[in-house]
Amino acid sequence: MSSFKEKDPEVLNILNKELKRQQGNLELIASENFTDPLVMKAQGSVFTNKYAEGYPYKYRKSGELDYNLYGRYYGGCEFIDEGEKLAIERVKKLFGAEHANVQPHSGSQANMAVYYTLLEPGDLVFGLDLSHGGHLTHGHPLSFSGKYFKIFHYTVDPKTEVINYDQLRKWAVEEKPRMIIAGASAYPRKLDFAKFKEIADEVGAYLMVDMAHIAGLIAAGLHENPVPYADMVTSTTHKTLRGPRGGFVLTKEKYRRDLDRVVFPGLQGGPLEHVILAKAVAFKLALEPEFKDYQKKVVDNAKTLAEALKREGFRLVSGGTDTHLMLVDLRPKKVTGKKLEKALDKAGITVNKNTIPFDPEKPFVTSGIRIGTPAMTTRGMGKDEMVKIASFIRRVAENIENEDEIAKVRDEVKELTDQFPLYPNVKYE
Ligand code: DSN
Repeated sequence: MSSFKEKDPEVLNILNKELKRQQGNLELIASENFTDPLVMKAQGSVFTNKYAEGYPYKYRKSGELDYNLYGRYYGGCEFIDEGEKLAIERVKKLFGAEHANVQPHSGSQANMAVYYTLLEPGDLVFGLDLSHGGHLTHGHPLSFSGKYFKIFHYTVDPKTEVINYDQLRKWAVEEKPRMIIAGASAYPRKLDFAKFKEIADEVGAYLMVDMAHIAGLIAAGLHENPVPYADMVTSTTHKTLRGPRGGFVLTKEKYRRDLDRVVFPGLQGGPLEHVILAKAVAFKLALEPEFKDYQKKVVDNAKTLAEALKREGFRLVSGGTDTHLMLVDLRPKKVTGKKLEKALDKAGITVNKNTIPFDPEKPFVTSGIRIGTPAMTTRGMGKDEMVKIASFIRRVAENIENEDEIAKVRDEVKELTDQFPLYPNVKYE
């Protein structure tokens, strides 16, 4: 086998720089995590070489799904089939689902698959407003969702900054959506899936749950499972679930054939079987008892960090968090999300600027940042480290133009990350 050093020193250099960045920085982006080296091994395996359009099963005329029938359009898929079957069966077990499609390349494609399975273009969809914590694929005008479907964006309550289910019900009764989406990418509180289902049933709408952010918490029993309530549940695999970068859809038997047809050949061609194999590894790890302990620490760390940030003079949207993430209102510190994100980057602390509900600033500026604890918890950090991180963030926010203070924080960040080694055995050569 040839080495990068010999054949491609430029790529080697880039890889090593990124490895060093991940090792030496505090990763606080709520949607990121550090996956297991075994997941990376599966993803970098010979499975990358195989085309496998189709599925590891076929439907009989009766509608029955049969793993004994060859469902691929190419030969040589017998071991690929074993890998994909493992991923399907493991994720079904993890969430108690009747059917799983593990082929979507991403969360956005998983969401697209649901729209195209359940709806007709032009149907009305309810999604949480992006600036209130939703997602681009929940109806942003530049996304397929906003272009091809009518969208009603519900918002959080201006006082409590959480979803007001009575108000949501009123809007749904007035507007009569064909589908309601529950799910968010920047919402720090639990979602009440039973309430969503009640409202969807009352107005005759489908219920889709996008659990991408909280899938790990759900797998560990720390957040209610949407599977019993929703017609379709979508997720990514790389956030709290700590797998490879990818997506999947869970659904009921009655929709499975239609969903499968939409994913392939409707939206995608050859599935990324190396990623699917890595998903299988991640689902196995998520079924282990240690995964529950990990998720519990993620939530505990988020609570500790949220309280510490409040003590440091920040305001938290909705007053705190029940999950792995929090939204920090920076206005008490008179700094924007854009400025703080940049300054924190210099200090080796990675966050993203984020709108807060009813944000007076533009989405590229914002009054907030979003912070999550999954990645730092994977590194082994706990309560003491969360308190330190809150103080680092306060020092940078209050010294936004002070390069010396930011450099001091940078040194302390390095000291901290050195105590929690990341990927010590990963070497690129
Ligand atoms: N980009 C993801 C996030 O950061 O939440 C959502 O797709």
